[in-house]
Amino acid sequence: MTNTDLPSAPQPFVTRVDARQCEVMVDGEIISALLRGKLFENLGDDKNPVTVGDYVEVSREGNDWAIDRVLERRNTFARRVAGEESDRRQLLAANVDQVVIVNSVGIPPFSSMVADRILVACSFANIPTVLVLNKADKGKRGKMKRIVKSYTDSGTQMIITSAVDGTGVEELRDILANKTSVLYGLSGVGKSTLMNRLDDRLEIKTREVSGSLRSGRHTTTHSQWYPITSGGAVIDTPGVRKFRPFGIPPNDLRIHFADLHIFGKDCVYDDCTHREEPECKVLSALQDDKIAASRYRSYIAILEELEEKYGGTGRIVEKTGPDHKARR
Ligand SMILES: Nc1nc2c(ncn2[C@@H]2O[C@H](COP(=O)(O)OP(=O)(O)OP(=O)(O)O)[C@@H](O)[C@H]2O)c(=O)[nH]1
Ligand SMILES: [Mg+2]
Ligand SMILES: [Zn+2]
Repeated sequence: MTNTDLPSAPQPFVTRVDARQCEVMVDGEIISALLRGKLFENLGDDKNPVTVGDYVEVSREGNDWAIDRVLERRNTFARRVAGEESDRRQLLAANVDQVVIVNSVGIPPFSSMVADRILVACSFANIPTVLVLNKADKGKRGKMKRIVKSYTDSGTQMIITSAVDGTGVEELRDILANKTSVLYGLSGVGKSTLMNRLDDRLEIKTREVSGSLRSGRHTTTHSQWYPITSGGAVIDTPGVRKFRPFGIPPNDLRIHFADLHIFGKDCVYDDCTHREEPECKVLSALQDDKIAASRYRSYIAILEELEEKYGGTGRIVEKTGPDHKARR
């Protein structure tokens, strides 16, 4: 990569984070910088003080650079810290225009549960999303059609790609142009291969998936920002194992499932959780095949997880007779 490829940002920003060391773009050059100890004070709910995409203030002593301060973020793409009982937030990227959720329709198989969890977190963070179905060369047509259909009512933008035969790569390039995007998804779905296909100068390391485990090998181990030739930049990330949304009040979850909410807003109870309440419009839409069963399953699984973490939704379970609409 030559310096002329790098956009001149008015403010230094973080392009890579490893443990205590970061890379920062300063005046068109990438430098290594340490994190000042004070950044680890007053972290609040956050596990990490700095993430890729953060605008920062830096200082220099001789050849040593340090990050002194993180500037206010426009948005944060985050999840609940994995494998921990406490409820902390892990920042995955900041100040991004969109999250591109990369899925495979080959091996590893498509996981609606993982895609839905990431979609919900982005909706909560108010970050636009695109759902990519990669490995189309290995996907079965019928299966791909079913997946697309299950998302059309939620308004999710979808594209079908193959990093091997080039299907959809131009469309993806257009979607990424002049924006800062995060590629995110399970290990082995082809995030880094798609990046290399978009720009063959990148030469990011990729590795074949494990056939027996039907999963990736966690080849990418850190998040990194790359400028792309169509303008804009893409952040390649390590494959996710388990994604749990952070901080969503259980009561609010339903508004982040747009396809369920189309029906749910007409439920008898304003705070209907769409589980067993009488006259629930989501349950009847589900029965009439107007909502994808996989989407409903994701909603329930995430709702239960959020309730366990943040307390119940205080839902009303008894039907109170003819005047129950008065609760509205
Ligand atoms: N058949 C097929 N294979 C693909 C496609 N895209 C990627 N692969 C292969 O899938 C394997 C995993 O690709 P990677 O790009 O390393 O996957 P990743 O999502 O970056 O994985 P992590 O870095 O572990 O998160 C490699 O062997 C790629 O060649 C595709 O569209 N079709
Ligand atoms: Mg990778
Ligand atoms: Zn309902």
